[in-house]
Amino acid sequence: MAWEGERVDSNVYTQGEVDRWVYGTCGICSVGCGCHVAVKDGRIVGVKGNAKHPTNRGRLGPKGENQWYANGSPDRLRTPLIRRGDGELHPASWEEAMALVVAHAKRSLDERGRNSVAIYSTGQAFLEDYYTIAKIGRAGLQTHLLDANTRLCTATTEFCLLQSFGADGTPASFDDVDEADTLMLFGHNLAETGTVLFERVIARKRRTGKPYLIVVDPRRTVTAEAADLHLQLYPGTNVPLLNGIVRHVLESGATDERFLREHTVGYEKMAAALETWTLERTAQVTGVPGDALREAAERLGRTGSLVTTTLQGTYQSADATTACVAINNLHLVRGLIGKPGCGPLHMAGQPSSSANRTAGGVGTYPAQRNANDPKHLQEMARLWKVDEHALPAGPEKGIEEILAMIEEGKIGLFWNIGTNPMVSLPNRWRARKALESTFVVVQDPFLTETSVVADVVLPAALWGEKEGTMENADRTINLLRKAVEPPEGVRSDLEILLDFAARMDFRDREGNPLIAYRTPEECFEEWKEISRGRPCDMTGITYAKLEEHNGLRWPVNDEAPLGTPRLYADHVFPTSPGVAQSYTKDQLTGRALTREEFEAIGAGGRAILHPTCYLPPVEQPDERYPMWLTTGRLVWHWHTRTKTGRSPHLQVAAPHAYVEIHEDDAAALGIQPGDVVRVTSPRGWIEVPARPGRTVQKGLVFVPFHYGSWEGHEAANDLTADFTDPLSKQPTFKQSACRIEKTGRSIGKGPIGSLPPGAAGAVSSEHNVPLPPDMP
Ligand SMILES: Nc1nc2c(c(=O)[nH]1)N[C@H]1C(S)=C(S)[C@@H](COP(=O)(O)OP(=O)(O)OC[C@H]3O[C@@H](n4cnc5c(=O)[nH]c(N)nc54)[C@H](O)[C@@H]3O)O[C@H]1N2
Ligand SMILES: Nc1nc2c(c(=O)[nH]1)N[C@H]1C(S)=C(S)[C@@H](COP(=O)(O)OP(=O)(O)OC[C@H]3O[C@@H](n4cnc5c(=O)[nH]c(N)nc54)[C@H](O)[C@@H]3O)O[C@H]1N2
Ligand code: SF4
Ligand SMILES: [Mo]
Repeated sequence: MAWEGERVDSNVYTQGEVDRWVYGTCGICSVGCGCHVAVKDGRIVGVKGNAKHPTNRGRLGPKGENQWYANGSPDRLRTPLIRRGDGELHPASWEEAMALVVAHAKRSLDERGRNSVAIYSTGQAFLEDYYTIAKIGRAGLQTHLLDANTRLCTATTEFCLLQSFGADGTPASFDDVDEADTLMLFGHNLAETGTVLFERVIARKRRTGKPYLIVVDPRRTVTAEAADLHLQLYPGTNVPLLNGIVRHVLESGATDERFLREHTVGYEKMAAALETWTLERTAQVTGVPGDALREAAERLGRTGSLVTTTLQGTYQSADATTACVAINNLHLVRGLIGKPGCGPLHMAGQPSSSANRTAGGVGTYPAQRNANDPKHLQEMARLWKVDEHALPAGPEKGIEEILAMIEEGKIGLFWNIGTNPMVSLPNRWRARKALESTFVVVQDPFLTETSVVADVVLPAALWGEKEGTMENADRTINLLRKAVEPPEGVRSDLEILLDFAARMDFRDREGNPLIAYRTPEECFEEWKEISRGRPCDMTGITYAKLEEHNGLRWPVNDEAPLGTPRLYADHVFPTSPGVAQSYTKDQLTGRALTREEFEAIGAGGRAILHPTCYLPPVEQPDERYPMWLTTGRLVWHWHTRTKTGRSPHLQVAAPHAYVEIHEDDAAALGIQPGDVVRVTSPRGWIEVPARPGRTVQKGLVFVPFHYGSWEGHEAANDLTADFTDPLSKQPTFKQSACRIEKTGRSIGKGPIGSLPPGAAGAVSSEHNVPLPPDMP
């Protein structure tokens, strides 16, 4: 274990004792820290870390500690809203609102047929919600248009795993992070985006000197500052970097020949694609100095154990899936998988985006079933007691494709659950125009930027107000108990979905209601049967057991009653036809392979090595837009700030957007700190203060994407391009072209935008919580 001793982080505001502590899990990020929620007089008044939870041992980060302020926010929605003839949203009863939603769903099915209703959900709800969305969507509405903000987030996780290993499920876990000699964070700013896991890594490093930390990031982030080796590559050059490294590993004879022979296929084609990637050429294309590159390649060829994490610097970059596949290749050629301290750990970002993939609420069918395998569909039909032909086969559509279908008038209802796409989608003005042209339901606890396109708004319960499970980034299923009742007039996502299913009167083949469960736990019990025998088998889980053991990693079944710390310990991969979740795609074009083509690969239980060819980013700096623009996160805020913006500490720590620019570039443009500059891309412009420094490299600027108000002119997604990766269909938020111009205005020399992340302690502890006016 990385940590010694106990430390319980907390942020509680109340006078006197709390009434009770309720078992829970942090609802913010994919680390999935265990916590207890403080309740007083029926309200949430704080949170503390769960000292027994293996993920965090009592620790919480700034967002985890401050998440509960949103629950008590006075501007919570308490009644549905309907857009009426005057063009405004007006309060309405649940009866009227749900009747309207149902009428539009029915009309869409009548007029446009199957695949005319889209549900765009989230990575922040419960597994039970996702499973219900899958069942309503596939067996009820007969639509394959189920997507989620996970498309912007962890779609690439899924597709790189399908390509290399045959099924979703990240091989290594946080336990392996504790054991690895070398940890490579690839496009992952862990210090700001997974604070507690970063603390866990650093605590071990201070104590033991391990792991050797490699960080691959074009910015010198706080994470990169902590690294033994920072590979500061040019934006969009992940694949060249990895190609150079893997080629060097092959050349230097550092491969595990026996592992390659017995447990992989595709070596020749993979190796052939690497031929030209000498370290010299790699250094030139990536901008990484030759000695740092050689150091990395030799270390990765030598290390006895290795965990590689990937996150948005890979997933939202050019060649997203190919870069992740190259990382899988690296682990496979060295046989560093399925052993303690080894394996790719393709991360998730949101607290339950993995659960959405597993339960089938997005993209593929539940429990890693293959939509192109008729046997898998037959099995689904049998389990759901529906006609096999009623189930739509796919292919799954990404949000950008769904937007295109809306533009073509093919979609009669777009149901948006737990996401704020009018801030988070790339090129958001195009998306706004599309959504304004169809009937949109928005299910959210708050009015958000997305409300402008809503025809109906359904007020949803928040974290702490409902029961269910989440799957974090390392396959751990965690339980969240209900701490308090939601505010009056507010319903949980599951209640809303069940009400919809009942009103639609979806029936199974025997004439019974399609959905018979009424509670989250009953839903989970049904889901367990769906997962039986699949890679994500959860038949050994009960809610009580999750609470007793503080989370369990799937598979959890008779063979592994306390879960599975890492996948593929037996080096058998789910690549046999009949088992595989996918017949895989062509690595270059993304074309789905047929079953015959897949069989011809002959994997049959072995992992697949794919060739990893480099395609430079679609959009690149030119004369009009001479700079690279990248976007991402600050430690203080969660996405579109609907929660963290309601926490006094976090909002104060980072109230506004800004643009980080290299000091040499700033000097060349005559820009002083605090000067308001206009950032223009081929799609739009924003005006924000400049923060010259050395975090970004020359020629690159960074804008945090958390700020999306329609009035503010500070939304990163007014600028970003909507190109997507051909395999995962994930947008390339990390590389667009832009230009920077002075506006002549300045906000002066005060702090700009955000406190430095090192100041986290200053706003995350108990003693300096200002008093919200009406706390019990
Ligand atoms: N504080 C905070 N934490 C969060 C979230 C949040 O909103 N706020 N959101 C959560 C979610 S949903 C997610 S998905 C994760 C995201 O977590 P991260 O992926 O760690 O965060 P990002 O800031 O999006 O991007 C990571 C890094 O990618 C780098 N990058 C840009 N271009 C390239 C490139 O070409 N190659 C490489 N190798 N790197 C590049 C950026 O410089 C950046 O430092 O965070 C989770 N945690
Ligand atoms: N430029 C740029 N854009 C990006 C990214 C980037 O790095 N750069 N990253 C992308 C990534 S990885 C992600 S994950 C997305 C995130 O983007 P979004 O998902 O759009 O952002 P959130 O603010 O998390 O939105 C969640 C919404 O759900 C609501 N909500 C909270 N809890 C509940 C609940 O229990 N039920 C319901 N029904 N609603 C709830 C919140 O109020 C909020 O409106 O942004 C993507 N967009
Ligand atoms: S690291 Fe993630 S899960 Fe843990 S407290 Fe912070 S936001 Fe919550
Ligand atoms: Mo994400």
